[in-house]
Amino acid sequence: MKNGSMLYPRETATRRLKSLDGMWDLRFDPSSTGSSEGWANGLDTSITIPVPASFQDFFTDKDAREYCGDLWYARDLYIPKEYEGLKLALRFGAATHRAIVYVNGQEVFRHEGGFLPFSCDITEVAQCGAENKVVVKLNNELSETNLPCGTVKVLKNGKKIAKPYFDFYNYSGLNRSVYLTAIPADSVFGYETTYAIDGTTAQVGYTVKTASSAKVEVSLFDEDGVLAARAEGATGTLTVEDAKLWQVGKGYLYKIVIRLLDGDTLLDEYYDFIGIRTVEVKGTDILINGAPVYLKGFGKHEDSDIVGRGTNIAQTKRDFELMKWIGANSFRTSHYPYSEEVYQMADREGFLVIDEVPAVGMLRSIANFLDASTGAQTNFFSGDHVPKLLERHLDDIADMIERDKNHPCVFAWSLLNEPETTDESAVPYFERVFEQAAKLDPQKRPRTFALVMNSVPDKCKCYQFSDIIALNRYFGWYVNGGPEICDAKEAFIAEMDKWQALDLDKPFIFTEYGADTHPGIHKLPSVMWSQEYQIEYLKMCHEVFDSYPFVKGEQVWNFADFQTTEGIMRCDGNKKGIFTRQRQPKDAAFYFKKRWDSLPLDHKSNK
Ligand code: CKX
Repeated sequence: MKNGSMLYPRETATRRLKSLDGMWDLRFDPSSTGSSEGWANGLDTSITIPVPASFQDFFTDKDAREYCGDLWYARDLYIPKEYEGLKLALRFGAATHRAIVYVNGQEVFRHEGGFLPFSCDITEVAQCGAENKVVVKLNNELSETNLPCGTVKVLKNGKKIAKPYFDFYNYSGLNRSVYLTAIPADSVFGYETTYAIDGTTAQVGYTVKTASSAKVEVSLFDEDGVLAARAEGATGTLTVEDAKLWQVGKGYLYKIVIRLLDGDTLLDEYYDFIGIRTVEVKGTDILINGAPVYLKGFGKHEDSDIVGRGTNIAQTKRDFELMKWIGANSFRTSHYPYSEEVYQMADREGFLVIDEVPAVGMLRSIANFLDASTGAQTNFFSGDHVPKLLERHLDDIADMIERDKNHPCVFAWSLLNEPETTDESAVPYFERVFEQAAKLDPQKRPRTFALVMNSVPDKCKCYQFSDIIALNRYFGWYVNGGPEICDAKEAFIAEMDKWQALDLDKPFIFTEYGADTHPGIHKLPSVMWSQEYQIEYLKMCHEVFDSYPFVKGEQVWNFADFQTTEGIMRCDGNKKGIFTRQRQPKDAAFYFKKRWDSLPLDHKSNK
């Protein structure tokens, strides 16, 4: 894998880890002269910046907040003498959107894409027992050949600004943790598991990828630390008697310990946590461990005050507490793979996650939310940018699956959000994208993509690729809002009747529906943007969902208010949150709690 091992960095008997989180130097490079001026050797600057975090919301001047172009991060790194002889690498959880990494002035790695990790080998250039200089040249420009898609506008004063084709702020920087990892040359590179459950016995199939021909030993321990199964060999099966299954709302985890041995000598050891469970789509049912589930939850964002899209485990903890309180059981990582810590929490708490690759903005429009709902046609999937974009997309799918394939919480892959599907040119593109996920996922999870408003039965050329049909629908908001809500309901039912007539025998879920709501506005009778209208709108949607037996889930847009690009349609961000950006409930949260507490897990099942 060209981005190095995707394993989550851990310290074990054989592995060492040093966090590089903290304050880094930062320098903007608007004229892109940093490389020729030797910034790769270090930055002459007085600006410092915390990592992990997006750089934007620390600053009080607009030029810094809206900065678009090259920007450099640097810090010193002391590498202990004891690390000598180990394979040294820098591991970035994410660098948004593209990065060139230098160590002691030498380029060691280039990476495209801002939401997935990469590890760069620095063994040859690093000095142990000495101070080293780590420099990262980032670039946060958007384009049509990288994910997510967008463009850059150059203002009359020469400054560049990001113009996303998507509806979230272009938060960038070193958004996730950075580590120095020191591991043995003979080491575990990756692993994967599959599950078959027969009565109380589970067969856990595994494959371990190593950079060594040493003996592989795999052990599984239950939550009490008791050995549940052990096997030898790079590929094999662990038989677990009285297996405790990972369940929705009850995430039982086994610790998997992988050891590489030369005789009795331990060469490498890695551990992780897995959950024994099966996932299947059968007819219109989504089955976990053979039992039908109805999804209740959210489309989310990684978005918080001050740190932007930076990893914020404190806020993530609050999010999980709120999701449990409200009776949710699932969420989608809209519109990009989240920090690894989010999936670890979902594994523990028993949440079902639809893991989404950052393929968003695949409609050439900077007001996509309006254009997409009203049927704009931009022929996005024909044009010279497509081959390069597809290559990036396939790479990101590969990296996302490699990183997340062992999380029990991940039950489905979302391969695109709201792409333009109304033109035949989308079809061969979708074919490649869906093939890629099927080929790489050892657990063959269901694949889906979120269909935008104008991807309707008689216009959409691509819904047949999805194992689960996921609809983003805004009847009563972007179309027929306010007093026209009765027409919205009629139009919604008319579309659902068309889907029903196709008799696809697949589950449908709503991955988005929502109404912008200002927490300070109360109105009787309701008007759009008021707390009352949000509830009125949601009730209408739920009446529609409840009348179609093949609808097997509802993930409202959005869990919380989030930041977007400025514009006349956005009031300091998108306000469709059921919670505010500060994670306090709007009135709709209490409405949802009542509804979701009353819906059983197997709501509308065919069993
Ligand atoms: N869906 C009609 C994608 C999300 C947006 C959401 C919205 C749109 C709606 C498209 O990223 O935030 O406009 O609220």
